[in-house]
Amino acid sequence: MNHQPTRRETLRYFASTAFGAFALSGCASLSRSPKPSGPPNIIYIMSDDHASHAISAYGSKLNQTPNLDRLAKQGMRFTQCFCTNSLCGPSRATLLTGKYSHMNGYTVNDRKFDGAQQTFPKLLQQAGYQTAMIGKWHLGSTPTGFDFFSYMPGQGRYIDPEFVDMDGQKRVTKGYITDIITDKVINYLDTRDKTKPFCLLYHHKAPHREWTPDAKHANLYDNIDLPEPPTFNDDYANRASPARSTDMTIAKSLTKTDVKADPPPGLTPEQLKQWKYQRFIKDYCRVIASLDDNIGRLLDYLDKTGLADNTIVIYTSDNGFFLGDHGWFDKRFMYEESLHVPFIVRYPGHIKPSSVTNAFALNVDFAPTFLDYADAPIPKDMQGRSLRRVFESNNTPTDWRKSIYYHYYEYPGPHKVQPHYGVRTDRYKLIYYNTVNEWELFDLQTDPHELKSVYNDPAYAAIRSQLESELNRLRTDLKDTAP
Ligand SMILES: [Ca+2]
Repeated sequence: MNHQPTRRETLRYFASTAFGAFALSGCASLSRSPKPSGPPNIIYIMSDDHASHAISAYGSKLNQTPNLDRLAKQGMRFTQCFCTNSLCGPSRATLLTGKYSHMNGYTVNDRKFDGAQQTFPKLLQQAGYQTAMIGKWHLGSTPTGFDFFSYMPGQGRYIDPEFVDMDGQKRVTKGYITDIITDKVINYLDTRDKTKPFCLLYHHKAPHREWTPDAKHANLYDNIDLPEPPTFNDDYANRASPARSTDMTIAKSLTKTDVKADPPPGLTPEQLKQWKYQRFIKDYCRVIASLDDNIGRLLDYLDKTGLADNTIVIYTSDNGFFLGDHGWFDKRFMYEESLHVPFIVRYPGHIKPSSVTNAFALNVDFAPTFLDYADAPIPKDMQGRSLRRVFESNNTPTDWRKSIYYHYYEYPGPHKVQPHYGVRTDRYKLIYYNTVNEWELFDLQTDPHELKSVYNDPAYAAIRSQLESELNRLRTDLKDTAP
């Protein structure tokens, strides 16, 4: 399953598709100017905790994100991109290594990432790229494999953040973090070695807790209420016990730092929960408004400098997020809102504008994808596969994966979500909570909100058995031997 297509196979596949034939025959309507030759630049934009259902290109009912929509309009949007362990640090370690948490050693937050191991930035350097990382790092150790970095220690602060620079010194920059990270990115692009292709990781803190907006967006949504999600009052019946025992509810787990005010007196518990949700979700969307503005600023810069033509631009998030869904904030669970990540990619002349794919993509795929585009060998021990064939065709390749594996470890952590692992197909999801020995099975077609486990329903016995086999197969293939 880890067969990586050669360049020739990729080209053959590309040519066999209607779009490919069209593109290879001249690509007239996609070209704006003669294409620069040589490997593409790569700008990988990753935010922190940005759920795809807070992006208008993904049908958000909450907010507008015109610049992310612009990227989607110029490129391809993935509807089924997933993280493999929905947590900040583990997701970043997976990005760098192309490996699941159990293989790269970074299973839970607040460890030190082993930067001596193989990572894609090091391999890109060997392939002649210059590499840079700007913004949130959150891996405990000093970045390796980068020709340039400037990162915030730990989580970073929204206001007047501190950065660690190449000389190891910490420096405070006055201002708002999302603006500052983007300033640093543009400064890097201006001053980089222009004789080499580059790969830039542009990593935002936004919209991570505690969702502090900038002054420009602080009053957005002041006079309206944002809608509550359909599962806002989930009672966690008909499921395994872990959903009932978390510490991440809107009703009880949001702190005064999160909601930034005292509630009005005399509210009923139901009204208090609604008040807290409005405080949280408005700040979350305000922080995203600044994020979207700044991504627009970068896209404008790429247009103005002509870099847009030979640069792959990706937007994604390290993990999904519950936006009041199931009565929660935060992530961790294998449930849809946390498992899904946005993934939008633009590469003019190579990826069809306004295209949408339902192919399953995983964050283990990102490293192999970058290496594929750099024409660098993809190491056999990377566990993902290059997405290039998906990017450059209109159809999911026939040999593409039909299921995905997920494994979450951190407990109790700040939110008391029990460890679990599982498998998801296009229609079903099987989850095993290994520490409490409980299972859940969801039929996403009849129960898209995952409110009723059918694990013990005799009607699903055959499906359950198939999914158990598939889960075992994935665990064996991926060498996950944890209990
Ligand atoms: Ca995160």
